[in-house]
Amino acid sequence: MELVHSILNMDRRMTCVFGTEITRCKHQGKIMTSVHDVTYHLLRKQGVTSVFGNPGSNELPFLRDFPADFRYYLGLHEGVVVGMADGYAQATGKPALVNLHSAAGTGNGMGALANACSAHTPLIVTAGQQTRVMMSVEALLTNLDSTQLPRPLVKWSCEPSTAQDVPLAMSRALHMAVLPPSGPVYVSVPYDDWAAEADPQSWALFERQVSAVGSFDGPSLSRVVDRLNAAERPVLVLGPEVDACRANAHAVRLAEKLHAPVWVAPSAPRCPFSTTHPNFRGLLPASIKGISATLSGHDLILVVGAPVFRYHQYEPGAYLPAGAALLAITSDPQEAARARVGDAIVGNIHATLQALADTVRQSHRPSPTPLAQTAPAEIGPGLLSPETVFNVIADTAPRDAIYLNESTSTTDFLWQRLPMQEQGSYYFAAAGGLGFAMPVALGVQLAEPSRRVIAIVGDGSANYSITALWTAARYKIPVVFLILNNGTYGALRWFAEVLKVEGVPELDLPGIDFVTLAKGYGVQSMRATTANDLKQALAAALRSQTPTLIEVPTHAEGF
Ligand SMILES: Cc1ncc(C[n+]2csc(CCOP(=O)(O)OP(=O)(O)O)c2C)c(N)n1
Ligand SMILES: [Mg+2]
Repeated sequence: MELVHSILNMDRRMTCVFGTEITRCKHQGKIMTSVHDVTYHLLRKQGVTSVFGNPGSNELPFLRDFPADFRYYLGLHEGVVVGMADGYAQATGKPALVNLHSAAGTGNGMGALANACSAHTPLIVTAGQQTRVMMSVEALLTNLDSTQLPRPLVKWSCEPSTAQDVPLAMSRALHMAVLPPSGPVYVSVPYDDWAAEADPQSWALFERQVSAVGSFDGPSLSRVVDRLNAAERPVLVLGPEVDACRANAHAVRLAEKLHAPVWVAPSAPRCPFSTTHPNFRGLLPASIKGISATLSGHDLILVVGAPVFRYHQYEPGAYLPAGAALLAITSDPQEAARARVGDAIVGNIHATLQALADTVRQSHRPSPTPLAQTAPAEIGPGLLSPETVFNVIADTAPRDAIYLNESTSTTDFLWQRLPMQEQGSYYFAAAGGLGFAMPVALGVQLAEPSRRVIAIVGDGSANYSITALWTAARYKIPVVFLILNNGTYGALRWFAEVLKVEGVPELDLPGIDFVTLAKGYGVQSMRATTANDLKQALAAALRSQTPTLIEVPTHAEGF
């Protein structure tokens, strides 16, 4: 009687606080609220009502009676599912829910999970587990050692020990994903748990707010401000976290007060600073030697929202230019601790940048002069050059367009030629895992329906997540997919030269017809072979309410 009373109380609270009907059913004469319904209500209350998934039998009980106020986005491969959720979470700045099929589905999603992990994307990845009584005999579809499987790409993973712990595990996952440093988490749920009776006190989870604060105290702010004020030639290096926590305007104020040039941190997964701002210098190279050479002459390097540094190609050298000190601010203790040089502060990027921009003294040294305009690319006969493609995009796309970059050998041209002025204008695979741009573009476009998303993808990269085209068509997500088809893994040709490696087999990919592939998945498509064709096709695609793929045969850069 007491139990029934408290459940009724819970129901009353749920209904009056959230105004949403929770299913109650009678089981052996008792009124029962299921783990399933409590979990959906928790998700609803925490604002997570989009589910990105690809189901199997273990997941069907979770998807039963899918609530009308939730939306399910089906990806045909788990790389697409995780990528879509990654884009959605990055662009909204809120956690996204992924539902994968046991171990195999998790495995298929792990390449995309590597990117999400490096990007600090708050993802709650759930996977269906076998029913509890069959797990110990390792029945088909048992996720063996489920909590180990996604490590080290998740911050936390769990398989609740009882069905009644599922809502608590989901609540913990939601908070863990968002707490700094944010990142993916994993919950494996035996499928019989969803129908079990929930703990009547689960309602207490719905209201919980868990937050982190982390700005300077007075003395620590003064120490940093004094160093910045005393520097004669300071430089800012801004990373993805500045864009992720929407601190772009504070970064601009700080750069303008310091009259400091601004570089974007190497291997940039996001664009933290307007590329048309007079203080903008460009994308730092990704080698030890290259970074030192580029930053030489500065006496203080302030890195905000990036590791020190995200190197790629190995070119040994001094970690810092002669005479330079370095100070880094990050939300990630691991990033702070593992740097080889400089001091680091762990804190909230938005709050710390704001405090610095408010407090630092206005400099009277000369302001950096704007970069010279890049020369228009020459248009000769034959295949289009990547430079021409970027010039056409820059001329045609709206000012607030969002770019996904997975055209690996042309990244420098992109940064030189595409104006990216607004917050959230650029995404790139943070762990370098291909198969990123096409699905992430879908998630970003769902999150940003009033902006246009253009995914610039190489012919090699496009094949890793090509089934994203079906999802784009299915939900009419109007992404423009621009495939730069140079017939080769261009970046690997470049890397083979860097590594002085000869005789590598099979770096070319002749004979892929993306126009036909797109049609097969239900996406309108065309091939553009001249600058004029491309301009017309892109303008039409940007007017369309449905997705479009444009294949542009291009010449391979420098090979
Ligand atoms: C999942 C994954 N597999 C392989 C690679 C290695 N890789 C890096 S760049 C690249 C070539 C990409 O070619 P394409 O998309 O055609 O761009 P291009 O370099 O020609 O501009 C490959 C295979 C990777 N980064 N990620
Ligand atoms: Mg290529």
